[in-house]
Amino acid sequence: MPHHVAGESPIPIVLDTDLGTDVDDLLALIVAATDARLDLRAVTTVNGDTVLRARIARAVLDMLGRTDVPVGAGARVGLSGQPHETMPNSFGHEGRGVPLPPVTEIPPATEVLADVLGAAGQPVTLCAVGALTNVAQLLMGRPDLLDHVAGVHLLGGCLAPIRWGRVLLADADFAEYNVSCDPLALFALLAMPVPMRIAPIDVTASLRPTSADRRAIADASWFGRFVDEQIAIWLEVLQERLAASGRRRAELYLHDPLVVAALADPALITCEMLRVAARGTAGKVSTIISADGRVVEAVRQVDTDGLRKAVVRGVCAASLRAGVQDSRTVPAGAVSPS
Ligand SMILES: [Ca+2]
Repeated sequence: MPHHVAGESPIPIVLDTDLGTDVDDLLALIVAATDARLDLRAVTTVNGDTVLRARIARAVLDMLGRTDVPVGAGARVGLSGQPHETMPNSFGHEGRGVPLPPVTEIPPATEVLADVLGAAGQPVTLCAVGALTNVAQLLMGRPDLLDHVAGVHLLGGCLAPIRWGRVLLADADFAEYNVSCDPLALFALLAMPVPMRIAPIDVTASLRPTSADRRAIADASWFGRFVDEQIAIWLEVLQERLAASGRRRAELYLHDPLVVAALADPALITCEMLRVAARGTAGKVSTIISADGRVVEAVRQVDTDGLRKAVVRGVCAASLRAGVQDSRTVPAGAVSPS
C-alpha cells in the first residue's frame, strides 16, 4: 500500500464515483482534487446517468481550476447488463444547483482509466466510491494493467453489526449499497490478484460532521456556500425518503471522503488484514469474514475528528483554489439566490 511520507511525491489516484446522488462523493472529490499528498489523475463515473455525473465532476473540477483532470463516463448498469431491481441508481436531484457544462462528447470511463494506468510511471490507486462496475470491467478486459494498479480502495461492504451508540441499526450481513449495486463486479474483484482496501459501512456509519463543520464549510467563500447548498439539497431529498418510510432524521455521513483522506493520511485509520468473502444473490449481497475468503486490508477504526478536519480543510483549500480561478464573479448557478 502506498503510504505518503513528507517529501515523497504525491500518490497517483483516480476517483471512480457515483457523484451527484449522496453528497459525500462531492466531499471525496474535493479532498482528492486539493490534497497536495494526492495526485488526482482522472475522475470516472458509475451507475445510472453517468454522463450527468461526469458533467457534475467536470463542473466541480473546473471550479477548482483542475481542468487538467480528465473525466470519463462509465457503466450505467452493473455487469449483469440489467438495472438493479432493488438499488435505485438515481434519486432525481442529481445536478440540481450545479453549474453544468454543456453536453459534449465524454470518453468512456474504461478508456480514461486504461490511458491513465498505461501512461503512469508508477502504480495508481483506484479509489472506488460507487458501484464497482467500472473497475471490474477495466481489469477484466485489461488484465495486463493489473501491475499498474497499486490497489483498489473501496467504500463498501459491511463486516460487523452497524450500531449507533447502543442502538443496533443493522446486522453484519447488511447489504451495503455500493457492493449490492453490482454483486458480479464485487465477486470479480475479490477474485483478482490486486491489493484491496475496504472501508465498510459498519465503520463509516458513525462518521458525521458537526454543526460547526457545516458552518466552516458554508463560510468558505462562494465555493463553500456551493458545497453547503449541495449538502442541504441531499439532506432534503434523503429526508423525504426517510419520512416516507417513517425512519430517522436524514444525516450527513463522511463515507466516501474517508477512502481518499485515508490515502493522503494513513494515520486516520486503523486496518486489519482479514479474509473476506461475498455471499448472496443479486438482491442482497453481504461481505463476510470467512476462512475461505481472500485477504483484504479492512478499515476497522477511524480517527473521526481527524477525518472531519480533513474534509473541512479540503473545502477551505478548494475555496482558495476556486477564489484564484474566479475572484470576481460567482459562476451562474453555483449558488442559488438567497
Ligand atoms: Ca458514492
